[in-house]
Amino acid sequence: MQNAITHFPIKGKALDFKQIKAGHIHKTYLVSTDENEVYVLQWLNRYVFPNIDAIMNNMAAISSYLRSRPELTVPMISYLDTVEGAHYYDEGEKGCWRCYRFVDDSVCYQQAVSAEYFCESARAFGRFQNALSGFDASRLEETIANFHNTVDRYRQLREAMENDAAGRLASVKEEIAFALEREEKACALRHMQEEGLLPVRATHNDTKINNVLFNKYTNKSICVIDLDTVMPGLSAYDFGDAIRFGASTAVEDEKDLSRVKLDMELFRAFSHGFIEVCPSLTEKELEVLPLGAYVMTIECGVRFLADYLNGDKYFSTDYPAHNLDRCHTQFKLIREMEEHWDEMHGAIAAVRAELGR
Ligand code: GN1
Ligand code: MG
Repeated sequence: MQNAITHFPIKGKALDFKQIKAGHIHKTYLVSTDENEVYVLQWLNRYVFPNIDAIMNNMAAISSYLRSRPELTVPMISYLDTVEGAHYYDEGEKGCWRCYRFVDDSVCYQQAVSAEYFCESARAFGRFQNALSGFDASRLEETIANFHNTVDRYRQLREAMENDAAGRLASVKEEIAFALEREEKACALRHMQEEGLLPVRATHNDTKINNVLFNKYTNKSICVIDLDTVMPGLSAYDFGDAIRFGASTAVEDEKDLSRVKLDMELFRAFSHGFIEVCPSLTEKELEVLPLGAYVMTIECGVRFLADYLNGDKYFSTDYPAHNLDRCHTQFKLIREMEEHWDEMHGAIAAVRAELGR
């Protein structure tokens, strides 16, 4: 990173690098300089994103669309071009890097601090999606093929079972049975998409609360970040992934599963914020929001399980059973959703009544 930062036109000399341990894919560092400037420097994972140009092109297309419609007031991070004039610094075998100036007074949260914060994150993701409702999603490249295609995620799970590359298959029979029993429901959204029942939009696809920057003084959202997976998708993915991560009462790798619950107050708060700012949602889209939460959660559990079988090639892990622990929290949340299924629909109906939608 000492070398990488010299390729960006920063103010001053880089003094200190502090790693932010939050994402599972890239490596992110806060870099402070001797002129009191702070930058965010990010190492991009090419195993996960083989086509970095596609990411940067998607981002450029979206930001130029949003800039051309200033009334939408949805700000975005701008990355610095390198001193060589490229959108990122390519270090060949060692990977590649991008950099932006740290947004003043911004902070991001690893968990919903309160229902109000969670509702505010919903407004941020909802506004982003709503602002892009006039953008032709087919202009975007798929930065990861079949990213939220659960049919394909189950195919990948079966492939991982067949290969059993890490010799772990025998130890996860129960988890596999759990996933396979729910395959039909897990694939329901995908089938509706194929039947043309749901509009394909430009969606964010990774709507964890830690992908929203908040102003630390006003507690309002500034913008959404981590736009690497912005591509054609369903609104239910964005709603659902946010619930999966943020409406859980525990962290994603909690070992004590009795602490992992679906917090219905957080569910309601997020639904309120999202629906409020997203008038573009159709009746059918509103109807399938709870299913979106279910599908994103089982899909994520299946992805963690497949990666565990593959020997932890995709998600970064801190210990051997890390992916399995993550899989367990997702499956526990699925049980919670099954129990609260009617309540989830009731909450959406109540929010719609409140908002007159
Ligand atoms: C990854 O990189 P990060 O932590 O924002 C993953 C998401 C998963 C999430 C699970 C590109 O997101 O799809 O839902 O981990 N991103 C990619 O926490 O695979
Ligand atoms: Mg992220």
